[in-house]
Amino acid sequence: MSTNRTFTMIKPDAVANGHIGSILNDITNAGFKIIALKYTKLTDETAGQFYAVHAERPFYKDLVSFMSSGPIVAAILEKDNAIEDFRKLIGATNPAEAAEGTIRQKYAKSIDANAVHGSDSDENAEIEGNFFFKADERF
Ligand code: RTP
Ligand code: MG
Repeated sequence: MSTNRTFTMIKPDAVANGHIGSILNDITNAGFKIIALKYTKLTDETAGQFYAVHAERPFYKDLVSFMSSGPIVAAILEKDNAIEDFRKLIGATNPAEAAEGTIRQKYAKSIDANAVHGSDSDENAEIEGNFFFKADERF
């Protein structure tokens, strides 16, 4: 399994607030190569499937309804040490705790509407990328 890829979504809040371009710019400036890219919208059902790992958590229902509330941008990204470096680039889950200069510190307003998703492991990056992209959609 590759260790140099991660999966991201620009979440509905960041899309609605006009940050798609700025966030993709930050991502490419940080050295990530875009392997796949899609502007789409999750339904309640597909958001529920994507976040099934959190099904038992208290915030699951709100998370699913937020993630299906508007369009998102999904992408597979490539870079050495992608998982760890990308999570460093986006900052802490709660933007109030995110380090200066991170994507969540710059563009997110709350722990629920926190601008971006980043995979937490190689295994999940593979699963999440496969959720959105077929082989012929990767370059
Ligand atoms: P993500 O998966 O979206 O990249 O975020 P993450 O790894 O930093 O956080 P995770 O624990 O995977 O949680 C997924 C999303 O659920 C919301 N959340 N709310 N109210 C809460 O305590 C809480 N904890 C998590 C966040 O929007 C988080 O991004
Ligand atoms: Mg997570």
